[in-house]
Amino acid sequence: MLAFRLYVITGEEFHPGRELVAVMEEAIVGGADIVQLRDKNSSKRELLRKAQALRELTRKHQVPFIVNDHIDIALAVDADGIHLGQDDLPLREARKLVGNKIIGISTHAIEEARLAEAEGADYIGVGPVFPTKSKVDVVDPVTTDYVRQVAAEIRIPFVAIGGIKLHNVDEVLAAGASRICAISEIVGSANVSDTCRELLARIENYRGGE
Ligand code: TZP
Ligand code: MG
Repeated sequence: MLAFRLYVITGEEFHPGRELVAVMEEAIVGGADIVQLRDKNSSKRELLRKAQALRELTRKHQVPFIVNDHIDIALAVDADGIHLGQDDLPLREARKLVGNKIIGISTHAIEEARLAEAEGADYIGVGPVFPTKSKVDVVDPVTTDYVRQVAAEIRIPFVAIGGIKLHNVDEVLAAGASRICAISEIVGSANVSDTCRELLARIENYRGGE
């Protein structure tokens, strides 16, 4: 079973002037235990370089490395997995390409969650729970109601995402999430490690370290 609590996704627009690998290393040092490269702007070559650098970093710290959208890049750098949205390559086809690597699927409604589980996703994303500026063309917030629904019904790991901050993370945990993902709150913070430590402490406190 995939074991993680605090999932950090890259968002370079939130740390201008600070280097990608340095910021992600601070997140890992603070306790982020899975890392995703998400980059909608770079060229393929640039993306490959970032993926190689993050692969090296995540190997050093022994945390899983996931690539968003780009199966070819994930395979090229031997990432641990890929993350796909509802408009990306369908899970069944992706599975043929990546074999037993981790496949995560973004979901916004219980039907999508059920399908992802039935088709063999390793985890699902559940969100955006709250409004977020980190994703363009984002769907309306699914609210903590959807988190509650997934917690009650879905048996594979799920991670709540979207607008999650220190000030609202407890609501998400109260709705049944035990894994949290954030971009801006983590990588945009003045002290990335401390923010991760604090988020992780909330997760662990809430669940009594289960
Ligand atoms: N998918 C759903 S919401 C989101 C993604 C990639 C963005 C989350 O970013 P933030 O800054 O934590 O709201
Ligand atoms: Mg995608």
